Amino acid sequence: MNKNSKPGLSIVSSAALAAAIAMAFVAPAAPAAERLPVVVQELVAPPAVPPRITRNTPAKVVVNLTVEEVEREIAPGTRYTFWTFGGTVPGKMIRVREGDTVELHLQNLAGNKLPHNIDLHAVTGPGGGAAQTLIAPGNEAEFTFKALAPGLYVYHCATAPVGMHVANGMYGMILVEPAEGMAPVDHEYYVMQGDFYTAGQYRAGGLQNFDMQKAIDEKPTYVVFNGADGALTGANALKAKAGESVRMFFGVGGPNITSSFHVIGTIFDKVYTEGGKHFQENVQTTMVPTGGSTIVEFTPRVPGELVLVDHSLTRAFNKGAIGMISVEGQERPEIYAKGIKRALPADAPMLAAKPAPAPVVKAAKANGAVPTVKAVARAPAAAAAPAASPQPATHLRARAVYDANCSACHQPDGKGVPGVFPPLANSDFFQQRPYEMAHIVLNGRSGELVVNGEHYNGVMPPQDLSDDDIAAVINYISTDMNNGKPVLDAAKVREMRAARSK
Ligand code: HEC
Ligand SMILES: [Cu+2]
Repeated sequence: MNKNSKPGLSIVSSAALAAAIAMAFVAPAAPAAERLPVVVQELVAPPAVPPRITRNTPAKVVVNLTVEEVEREIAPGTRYTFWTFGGTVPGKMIRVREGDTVELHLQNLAGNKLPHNIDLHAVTGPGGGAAQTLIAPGNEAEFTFKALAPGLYVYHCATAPVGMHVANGMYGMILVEPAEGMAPVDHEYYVMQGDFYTAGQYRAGGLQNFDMQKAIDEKPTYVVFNGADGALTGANALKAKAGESVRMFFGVGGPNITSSFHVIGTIFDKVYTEGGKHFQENVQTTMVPTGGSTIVEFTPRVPGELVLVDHSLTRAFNKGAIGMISVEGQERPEIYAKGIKRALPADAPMLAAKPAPAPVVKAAKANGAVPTVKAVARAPAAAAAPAASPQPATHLRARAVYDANCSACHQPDGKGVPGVFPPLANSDFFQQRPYEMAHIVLNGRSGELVVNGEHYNGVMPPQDLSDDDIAAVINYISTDMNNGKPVLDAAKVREMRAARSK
């Protein structure tokens, strides 16, 4: 962008004026700040946090924060242009002590396209620094404030349209430690939830544009932790050992969606509600508003995976709001026992047979897209199958995968619903290229489609199934519903999946 045509110029100059006026008032305090020891804030990428403060006197903390507009993955194979503080979502965490003077340097890097600024909720004064820091690309703003009150505070960009800047990832947190300090713990983590609005559907692939109308309607495509679907799962999972204490600084950037923050498999020993001074004990789920925070502390006791979620669960299972903490350690059956499963005796009471449930056609049609059901079917235990069953276990498993994942739309008998869900049984479309149907299960499908002469124009969401299960269900549809042969194996599905993520 041409530096001489700064879009925010008129606001910048009024900000400069406001800053000049403000300076006249704070002038007497300035010499005291000069004498403070100077500490340069260490900035680290989330989920890491800057080290605990061990000072017991105030300092002047210099924070050098950059604004960076960067393109990266929002989900595997799907890219998005994020606007960031420090190159990460959430922005780099700032950690100061109650009574510190913070000298913030905000650089809007040359090469960015837009003006940006920062409003810190830890600031006492109009706009939280927004006017003082509004700058066009290629400029730096400096703004000084005193951290009066301890707490965990959100900061965010406040440049119009503010909802859009925040929706693109412009938020982070500043922790103001109490003067008496914080108790040491074994692990500290920094996690923020945010909602994203892309033109394409969830995990659509490619480079996705921001969709302002979806944002206004508060209908996010993604609700994620730390800026991406999968930012805290798999190899990125957080880590702890059983018996170690964990403190999590959790905030919600929004712009719109509050969080019912929960960690499956643990109870929070302490929750500093809304990031303030007092804590509640023994909490399962804590509500975190947009532009708000909480500090939770807990101690995993047994090994396994703990799962971070927004307990508004379709956000977790269908929009990405899921994270993991891998816990290592000794089993402790007195706290958490392994279960025992057995078949009911043959003379146990039986549920009377019922007609198949009515299809969910109406709701499905109204919404266009129907959320993925992430149920992973398990093969029924051998004991549960009738003793005389001629069907091998793989066949039973394939059927279970179909019943759990496909039958709700395509119907238990595979006949579909005319005009809404195409048939899989005796489908000419399926029979023409049976093995390519695995693509549809992997990636979903939408748009015009003709099956057996009937027109369809619906949305099939991608199915989150393993390679084995996809191969099994396609072979099942081929053999049991179309008089065909098995058409592919898990290795082939793996290949198709790999080709997709290129
Ligand atoms: C939420 C509803 C829904 C679920 C669940 C669903 N589908 Fe579909 N499926 C659709 C819709 C709608 C279409 C048509 C899409 C279009 O119009 O482009 C479709 C199309 C298809 C097609 C191609 C058309 C045909 O009839 O041959 C196949 C194959 C298919 N689905 C297989 C599956 C399998 C296998 C599963 C389970 C693993 C599954 N679907 C789960 C809704 C669903
Ligand atoms: Cu901005």
